[in-house]
Amino acid sequence: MHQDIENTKAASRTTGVDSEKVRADFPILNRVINGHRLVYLDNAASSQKPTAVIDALTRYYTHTNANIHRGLHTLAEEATAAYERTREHTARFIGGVKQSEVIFTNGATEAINLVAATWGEDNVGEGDEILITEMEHHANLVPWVLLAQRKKAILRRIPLTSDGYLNLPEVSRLITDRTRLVAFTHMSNVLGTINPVKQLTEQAHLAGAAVLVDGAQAVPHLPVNVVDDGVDFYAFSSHKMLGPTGVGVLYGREELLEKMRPYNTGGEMIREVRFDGVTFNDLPHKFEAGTPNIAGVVAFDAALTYLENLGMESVRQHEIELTGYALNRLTEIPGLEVQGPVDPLGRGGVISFTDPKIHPHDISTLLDSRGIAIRAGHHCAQPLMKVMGKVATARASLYVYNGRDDIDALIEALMETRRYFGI
Ligand code: 7TS
Repeated sequence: MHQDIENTKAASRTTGVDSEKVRADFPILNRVINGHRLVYLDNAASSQKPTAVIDALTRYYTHTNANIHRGLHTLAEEATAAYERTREHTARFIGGVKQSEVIFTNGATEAINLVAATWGEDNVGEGDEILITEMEHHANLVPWVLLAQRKKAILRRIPLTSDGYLNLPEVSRLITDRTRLVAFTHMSNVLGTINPVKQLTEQAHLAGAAVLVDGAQAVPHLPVNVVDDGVDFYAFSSHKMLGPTGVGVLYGREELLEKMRPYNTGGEMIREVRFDGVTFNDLPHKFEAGTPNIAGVVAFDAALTYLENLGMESVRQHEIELTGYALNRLTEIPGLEVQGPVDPLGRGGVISFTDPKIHPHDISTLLDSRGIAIRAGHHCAQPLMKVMGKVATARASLYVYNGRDDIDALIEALMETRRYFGI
């Protein structure tokens, strides 16, 4: 028995993170789903929350709740200080940017839409070009498709190689003197591919184009330094990195943000309002109209602290090891096709796969009957599915509380699924 416990522990530990220990901080992972221990492998959609984050939300509503930036009473001042502390923490977390460069939104999607509706509206004109990639999530695709339509601009895309990387030699041909923006994902939510942000940014800047990076899948899993990478805009979501839903971040270089028109208008984003005109507030408040998700932002601070305590280098190391283990074990299943790079160093722990004989939705449903949560579908990346020649994939995505035992449970259940279908 003792030996068994020791084996389980060893099975969940990598040199990066002791996932067994981490698991104890996530109460939801004690749930039993359909008679089985919950094995949560849908982290690319949304991560689970540690007690520290859940407690921070409760504490905020129990002790502090008030509106921010306007009250002169104690609660309002405490709430404002807590909200602004998270801004300061976020600024440090992504490489030490200015607090004025961190704008809270309701998610990565809104952060990207903000840039399209403000910077995009004023800087992209007829005949200009926007360069994206074939591996974009709809959040970093639809705003540019629509902007291009509105402006009669041209949307170009960086193609993929057969092994799931961006075809980088093509980039120098695709960036032209008409390119106004290069917008790409830091990590693919389907293939797991990690893109070379610094290299692409340098190429874009040489041609005078701005750069927006969709970091929704990267910030939760890798050390990210937007200053070092030199990007102009960087978007991500709290809920994929242990924090609450309804909170996102847009980092923007101050010089650009200063020149941009506001996105939403109303309270908080103004300095002076007259019946015949308006002057806008300073950054970052110019972009935060109305009452934001104060509780969510305040509790996001606890998520940042949790990840910092683990160490983002360790989080990355854990996922390299666990992804390598998962990719290896998936080869045991006959006929299974795994998408994306085979080298764990070139990718994150988002693993899409298809079985030629079983629909991804059936795989997902049967895995759920064994307590295993994955996602099946097009993962909000329909153009990528077309490039891949698939209608849908099954996708297991890893995080800090996943261990080898979770991968073993996945493999065993996939074997069982094949037996169920008589394959
Ligand atoms: N960008 C990428 C790369 C994403 O993976 C997602 C969400 C978003 C943007 C949008 O983030 P949101 O927080 O604004 O919704 N991705 C997924 C997914 O892969 N499965 O569910 C949501």
